[in-house]
Amino acid sequence: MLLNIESEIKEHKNMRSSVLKLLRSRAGNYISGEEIAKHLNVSRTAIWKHIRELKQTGYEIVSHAKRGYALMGTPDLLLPNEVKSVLKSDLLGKEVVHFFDTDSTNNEAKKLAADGAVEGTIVVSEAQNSGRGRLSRGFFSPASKGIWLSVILRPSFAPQHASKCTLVTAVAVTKAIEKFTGIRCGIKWPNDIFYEGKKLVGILTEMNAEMDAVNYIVIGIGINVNIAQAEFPEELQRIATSLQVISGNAIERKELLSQVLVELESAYLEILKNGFLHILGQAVNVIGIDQTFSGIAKDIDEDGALLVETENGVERVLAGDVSIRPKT
Ligand code: BT5
Repeated sequence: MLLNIESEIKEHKNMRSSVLKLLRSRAGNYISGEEIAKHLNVSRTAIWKHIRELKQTGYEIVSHAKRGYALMGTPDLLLPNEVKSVLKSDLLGKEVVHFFDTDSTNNEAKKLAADGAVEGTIVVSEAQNSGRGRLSRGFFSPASKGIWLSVILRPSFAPQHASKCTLVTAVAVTKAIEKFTGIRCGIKWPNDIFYEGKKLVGILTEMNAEMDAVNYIVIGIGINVNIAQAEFPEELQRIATSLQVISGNAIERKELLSQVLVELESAYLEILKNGFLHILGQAVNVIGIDQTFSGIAKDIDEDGALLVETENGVERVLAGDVSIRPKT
């Protein structure tokens, strides 16, 4: 019985996606109810119901008695249909799970992964009411103002490499932000992206593994996108910023998300093929409190220090005391 209801809901959602796809293919122009109904082999009344639901979700659809329906605008929400309409990656975003509000996308992703979700499944939520940082610190995640994202991976590499995914992700997100907005950020080892001393992105990698095999890794990424400075709570005023604050413009979240997935996917595939060294083998500028130097990021040791090869030998870069700026 439950299965029947679930498959009916799925079918209903698929049909709604198909209606939306047809409307999108004629964006701004009319398509008749009859034509949609014929295409999808359902009644015009069924189409009308789907259109009504789409409007309720925030799609701007105009109806004309004779000409039919036209899609005039889409909501600023990271709905699966919206994300998929701009997706450029193959593996990441294969499945998109969307919430309007949840405690934490990492918690949702871990539940889905434990239930067998496929690699590449992503979880996004408009808001998180208990967004998490490391060591049970909180992460401020207001509705539709950021990208609160978790990615499920099932890598073949050994569990001890998992923590390196945080830096790899930081490099990928930094690249995506620069490509999409032109903004050049720095990485604060090991898991933050900063702009002029203020935090823009936080990353939280979590893993479930056996002794020698990873069951799944969840990479949580929080990007402050369209948060005005005054909207940050008091305690974050001096330490946090957003892309909108930096650039002065509102940023299209779904397009940035799509770029993040492209960069992360290409880094991940590279790791699976050639290991971490290639990805780590990037030129970096290390900007410390009392010293600044350039070198090649070589590896991460057991203590979690980044090993940077410089002209004067290998320097150990410890968490907290440096920013890294990948050379582009
Ligand atoms: C992090 O921890 O920065 C990791 C944040 C990961 C968030 C993502 S969102 C999607 C996924 N789902 C989750 O539940 N989490 C992940 P940490 O380095 O421990 O930094 C936490 C500290 O950053 C807090 O104690 C605040 O000082 C500061 N902070 C909180 N919210 C912030 C925000 N929106 N922007 C900048 N800084 C913030």
